[in-house]
Amino acid sequence: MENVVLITGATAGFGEACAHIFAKNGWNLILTGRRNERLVALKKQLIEKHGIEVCTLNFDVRVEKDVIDAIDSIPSDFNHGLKILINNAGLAVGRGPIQDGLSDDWNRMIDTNIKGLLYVSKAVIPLLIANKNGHIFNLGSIAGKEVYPGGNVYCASKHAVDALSKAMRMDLVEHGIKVTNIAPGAAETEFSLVRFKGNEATAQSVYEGFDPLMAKDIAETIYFVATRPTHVTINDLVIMPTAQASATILHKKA
Ligand code: NDP
Ligand code: 8X3
Repeated sequence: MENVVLITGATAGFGEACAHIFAKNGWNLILTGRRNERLVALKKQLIEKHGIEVCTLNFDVRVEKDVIDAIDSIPSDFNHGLKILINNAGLAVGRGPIQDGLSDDWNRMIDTNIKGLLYVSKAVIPLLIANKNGHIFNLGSIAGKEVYPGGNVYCASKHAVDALSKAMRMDLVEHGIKVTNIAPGAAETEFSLVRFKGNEATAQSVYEGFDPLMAKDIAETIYFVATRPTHVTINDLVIMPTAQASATILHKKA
């Protein structure tokens, strides 16, 4: 099997949008996430629509043993064609002053955004090296470039992703593996619903008064970067809604 992409967090948002655009262009997919019913439905839809092959892996990126077992279980024909890893699974939990922060929220962000990304990368990189071909995308954030009030631990976790992207690029250059850090600003997905623990009104208010990025905008960008010639790498991309000038400056209509 040729041209396989592994996408973590494919049950919503950027990951799901990446699954659609890669499938539309004939790529075969390994899709992961915790909500298995969504993975199963997406697999069925993409196979029917695009006639591609799809392997789903249902695991929590925070549990290292489950990550290792899941990657070990990938059928060998998918393994042989694996060229791209999109480290997308991630989240923010809560937003507020550090002195009011909850350690459970901090652990969820650090365990998912940093340790989960590391566990998946460690398990998948040997496959990319063996295939003598590879491209890793890490979903960082504008929160990995700047900090903002109340963003403390989420920003720290995305600064770690930014650092890991640079470090991976150095460690993997001799294997010809590209590493791209993608750093979006405000994008309307399930992100804010998760961050505000299911509070729909608060989540919705984040995107009011301006045109936010949509998941498709990020997926199209990733697909463009993934399809540059072999000798060209785009290392780092900050992608903002036009109405956003920095992490803290958003021009909202009155
Ligand atoms: P969504 O909430 O829409 O999607 C997040 C995805 O991550 C889901 O598929 C979810 O799957 C998966 N995920 C979360 N936790 C885990 C876990 N422990 N194990 C496995 N999968 C997990 O958010 P986005 O699409 O917006 O976010 C994707 C990435 O982009 C994140 O890393 C986020 O930090 C980053 N980002 C988002 C921005 C935004 O404004 N939306 C801007 C900049 C960066 P499931 O729940 O089924 O496990
Ligand atoms: C998500 C964007 O600005 O809410 O990473 O941190 S922001």
